[in-house]
Amino acid sequence: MTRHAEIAGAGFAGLACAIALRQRGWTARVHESSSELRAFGAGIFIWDNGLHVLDALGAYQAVLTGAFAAPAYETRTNGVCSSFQHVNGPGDFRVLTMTRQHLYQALLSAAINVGVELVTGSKAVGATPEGELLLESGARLKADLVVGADGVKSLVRDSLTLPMERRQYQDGLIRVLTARGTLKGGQWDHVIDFWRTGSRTLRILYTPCGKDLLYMAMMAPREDKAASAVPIQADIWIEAFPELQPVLSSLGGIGRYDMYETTKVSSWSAGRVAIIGDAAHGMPPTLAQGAGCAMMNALSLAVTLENCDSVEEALAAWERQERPLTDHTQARAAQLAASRALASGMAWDDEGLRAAKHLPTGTKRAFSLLA
Ligand code: FAD
Ligand code: 5PR
Repeated sequence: MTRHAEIAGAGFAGLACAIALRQRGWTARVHESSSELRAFGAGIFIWDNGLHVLDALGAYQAVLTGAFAAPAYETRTNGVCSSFQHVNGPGDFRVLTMTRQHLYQALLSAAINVGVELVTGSKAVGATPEGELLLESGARLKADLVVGADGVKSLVRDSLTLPMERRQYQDGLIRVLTARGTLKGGQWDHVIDFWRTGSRTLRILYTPCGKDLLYMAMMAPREDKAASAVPIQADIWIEAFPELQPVLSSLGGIGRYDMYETTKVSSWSAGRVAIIGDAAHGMPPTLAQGAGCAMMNALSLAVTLENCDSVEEALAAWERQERPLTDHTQARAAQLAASRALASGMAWDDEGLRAAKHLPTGTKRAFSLLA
């Protein structure tokens, strides 16, 4: 008998989950509250673990085509190189950068290819452990599995009244996507984490996302009202990072400031309802693993359900197996956010890279890395 899933949220987690379930014979319907299927925000880093999941979901080739593979990742603290690592070469670590819309489009196409049903303008307001998704329209949709993939402000999660922990840190980021202008070739193809410390701490994570596109994550403490303001006050940023003047002077009115924050929920499921992605484990972006963990957990959920007749048992087994890595990654990301340890060079030790090095459940060890 065909099993059916109702999923709230067509973000990276919801789409990944729907695809993985369809690949295993389920029917899956995704409800997106927005009127459009698209990603918000600027750029994103996807490490090896995420690339493996994308391969299993049939979205890897589409992601690779048009993503950027920087040759190096460096940190410069007050103008001096404090760490340098080659990436994406033979034997190196792989980490691709791309616009969020590029990743989103690849997942969306894969979802459509396998016959995921997508409903826009459909807002979920809650769920019942017995397996109903409750919509704002008043509809109660019965399913074998209900998934809350509705992001960090998840209404599905909140309706289950699971105990939660929330934390914010001193810093936040303004994210912008802009043209690379004259910053092309040579060192300008590297990912460069520029830090300025002293009386005022500021940082720009300079991230090429393609031949012409640049993603910048501009970090400032919340208490620094002028530096955390949007639209950005260009003079402040140019004074701290004069080498980036060609792009900083033309940012205009774009950008949004978001605080670093952690959301932790006591259990990833209640009865037939699973909570995935930021709804379950929002984390500061310091390890760039939020979407990576979201997609790993979405795929492993479908894999675990395949091997289990009881949905409730599968959800418990899934959390037991997958949660330790996510908890570790979230804790490590939080530690980096609280300590600003990245200022003295990237912390690419095993602690920081555990998720990136993990071979996700449901993926193959080796797949073609070439377009
Ligand atoms: P979301 O992306 O929030 O998607 C939720 C979806 O549900 C949205 O489409 C929303 O419209 C919809 N929705 C919301 N409420 C409802 C409702 N009630 N009913 C129906 N639909 C609803 N991760 C990485 O892996 N690499 C990075 O480089 C990286 N950089 C980051 C940088 C910053 C500054 C931040 C803040 C995060 C970063 N992340 C990164 C984390 C990543 O963005 C998130 O982990 C990821 O987007 C989570 O996906 P999601 O699908 O769980 O949630
Ligand atoms: N590292 C990466 C990243 O994308 C961010 C951070 C660190 C790769 C945010 O975008 O510290 O915020 C960070």
